[in-house]
Amino acid sequence: MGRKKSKEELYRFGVSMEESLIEKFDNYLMKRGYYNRSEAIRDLVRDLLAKEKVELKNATVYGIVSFIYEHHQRELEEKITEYQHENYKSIISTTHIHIDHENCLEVIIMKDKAQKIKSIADSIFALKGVKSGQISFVSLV
Ligand code: NI
Repeated sequence: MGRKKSKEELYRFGVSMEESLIEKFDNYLMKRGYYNRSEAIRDLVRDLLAKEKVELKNATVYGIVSFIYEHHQRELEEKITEYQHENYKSIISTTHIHIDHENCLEVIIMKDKAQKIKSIADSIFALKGVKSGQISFVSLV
Protein backbone atom coordinates (compact mmCIF):
# COMPACT_ATOMS: atom_id res chain seq x y z
CA MET A 1 0.00 0.00 0.00
CA GLY A 2 1.48 3.30 -1.04
CA ARG A 3 1.29 6.30 1.19
CA LYS A 4 -1.32 8.91 0.29
CA LYS A 5 0.14 11.56 -2.01
CA SER A 6 -0.32 15.24 -1.25
CA LYS A 7 -2.29 17.29 -3.75
CA GLU A 8 0.85 19.12 -4.90
CA GLU A 9 2.77 15.97 -5.77
CA LEU A 10 3.01 15.06 -9.41
CA TYR A 11 0.89 12.25 -10.80
CA ARG A 12 1.54 10.54 -14.11
CA PHE A 13 -1.10 9.71 -16.68
CA GLY A 14 -0.95 8.53 -20.25
CA VAL A 15 -2.26 10.60 -23.16
CA SER A 16 -3.02 9.12 -26.57
CA MET A 17 -2.75 11.38 -29.59
CA GLU A 18 -2.37 11.10 -33.34
CA GLU A 19 1.25 11.28 -34.45
CA SER A 20 0.54 14.32 -36.63
CA LEU A 21 -0.94 16.16 -33.65
CA ILE A 22 2.04 15.28 -31.44
CA GLU A 23 4.41 16.61 -34.12
CA LYS A 24 2.54 19.91 -34.23
CA PHE A 25 2.45 20.04 -30.44
CA ASP A 26 6.20 19.42 -30.22
CA ASN A 27 6.85 22.19 -32.75
CA TYR A 28 4.72 24.50 -30.65
CA LEU A 29 6.70 23.54 -27.54
CA MET A 30 10.04 24.17 -29.24
CA LYS A 31 8.97 27.63 -30.35
CA ARG A 32 7.70 28.47 -26.89
CA GLY A 33 10.85 27.21 -25.18
CA TYR A 34 9.28 24.34 -23.26
CA TYR A 35 11.60 21.58 -22.10
CA ASN A 36 8.99 18.85 -21.99
CA ARG A 37 5.39 18.03 -22.80
CA SER A 38 4.32 17.70 -19.15
CA GLU A 39 5.29 21.25 -18.35
CA ALA A 40 3.39 22.52 -21.40
CA ILE A 41 0.28 20.46 -20.63
CA ARG A 42 0.29 21.75 -17.03
CA ASP A 43 0.35 25.33 -18.34
CA LEU A 44 -2.42 24.63 -20.85
CA VAL A 45 -4.61 23.13 -18.12
CA ARG A 46 -3.93 26.08 -15.81
CA ASP A 47 -4.86 28.53 -18.60
CA LEU A 48 -8.01 26.58 -19.37
CA LEU A 49 -9.09 26.58 -15.72
CA ALA A 50 -8.34 30.30 -15.33
CA LYS A 51 -10.43 31.01 -18.42
CA GLU A 52 -13.26 28.88 -17.09
CA LYS A 53 -13.13 30.79 -13.80
CA VAL A 54 -13.54 34.13 -15.61
CA GLU A 55 -16.41 32.68 -17.63
CA LEU A 56 -18.24 31.41 -14.58
CA LYS A 57 -17.93 34.60 -12.59
CA ASN A 58 -20.78 36.99 -13.01
CA ALA A 59 -18.47 39.99 -13.26
CA THR A 60 -18.20 42.34 -16.21
CA VAL A 61 -15.11 41.61 -18.27
CA TYR A 62 -13.52 42.70 -21.52
CA GLY A 63 -13.63 40.18 -24.30
CA ILE A 64 -11.55 40.29 -27.45
CA VAL A 65 -13.27 38.28 -30.14
CA SER A 66 -11.43 37.67 -33.38
CA PHE A 67 -12.27 35.60 -36.42
CA ILE A 68 -11.39 35.09 -40.05
CA TYR A 69 -14.15 34.78 -42.60
CA GLU A 70 -14.69 34.35 -46.30
CA HIS A 71 -15.35 37.68 -47.92
CA HIS A 72 -17.37 36.14 -50.78
CA GLN A 73 -19.68 33.99 -48.65
CA ARG A 74 -23.21 35.11 -49.50
CA GLU A 75 -24.82 37.46 -46.94
CA LEU A 76 -22.16 36.68 -44.34
CA GLU A 77 -20.96 40.24 -43.89
CA GLU A 78 -24.57 41.42 -43.50
CA LYS A 79 -25.23 38.78 -40.84
CA ILE A 80 -22.07 39.65 -38.90
CA THR A 81 -22.99 43.34 -38.96
CA GLU A 82 -26.57 42.54 -37.95
CA TYR A 83 -25.39 40.57 -34.88
CA GLN A 84 -23.23 43.49 -33.87
CA HIS A 85 -26.11 45.96 -34.17
CA GLU A 86 -28.32 43.63 -32.13
CA ASN A 87 -25.65 43.60 -29.42
CA TYR A 88 -24.43 47.18 -29.70
CA LYS A 89 -24.65 47.64 -25.91
CA SER A 90 -21.95 45.01 -25.39
CA ILE A 91 -19.64 46.18 -28.16
CA ILE A 92 -16.99 48.84 -27.68
CA SER A 93 -15.09 48.66 -30.92
CA THR A 94 -14.79 46.68 -34.14
CA THR A 95 -11.81 46.53 -36.46
CA HIS A 96 -11.98 45.03 -39.89
CA ILE A 97 -8.92 43.99 -41.86
CA HIS A 98 -9.03 42.84 -45.50
CA ILE A 99 -6.42 40.06 -45.43
CA ASP A 100 -6.49 39.36 -49.17
CA HIS A 101 -9.03 38.99 -52.01
CA GLU A 102 -10.91 36.19 -50.23
CA ASN A 103 -10.42 36.64 -46.51
CA CYS A 104 -11.27 39.17 -43.86
CA LEU A 105 -10.21 39.41 -40.23
CA GLU A 106 -12.54 41.04 -37.77
CA VAL A 107 -11.70 41.91 -34.17
CA ILE A 108 -14.53 42.90 -31.85
CA ILE A 109 -13.82 44.28 -28.40
CA MET A 110 -16.70 43.81 -26.00
CA LYS A 111 -17.46 44.69 -22.42
CA ASP A 112 -20.11 42.59 -20.68
CA LYS A 113 -20.57 39.41 -18.67
CA ALA A 114 -18.30 36.68 -19.98
CA GLN A 115 -21.25 34.39 -20.75
CA LYS A 116 -22.92 37.11 -22.81
CA ILE A 117 -19.72 37.79 -24.77
CA LYS A 118 -19.29 34.06 -25.34
CA SER A 119 -22.83 33.65 -26.65
CA ILE A 120 -22.48 36.57 -29.09
CA ALA A 121 -19.13 35.20 -30.28
CA ASP A 122 -20.47 31.66 -30.65
CA SER A 123 -23.37 32.90 -32.80
CA ILE A 124 -20.85 34.55 -35.14
CA PHE A 125 -18.47 31.57 -35.15
CA ALA A 126 -21.35 29.28 -36.13
CA LEU A 127 -22.07 31.21 -39.34
CA LYS A 128 -21.15 29.52 -42.60
CA GLY A 129 -17.92 30.97 -43.95
CA VAL A 130 -16.42 31.87 -40.57
CA LYS A 131 -13.24 29.83 -40.51
CA SER A 132 -11.68 30.29 -37.13
CA GLY A 133 -12.69 32.16 -34.06
CA GLN A 134 -11.05 32.98 -30.77
CA ILE A 135 -12.11 34.72 -27.59
CA SER A 136 -9.81 36.00 -24.92
CA PHE A 137 -11.01 37.58 -21.73
CA VAL A 138 -9.29 40.37 -19.91
CA SER A 139 -10.37 41.01 -16.40
CA LEU A 140 -9.12 42.52 -13.17
CA VAL A 141 -11.22 40.09 -11.11
NI1 NI B 1 -12.73 42.71 -45.73
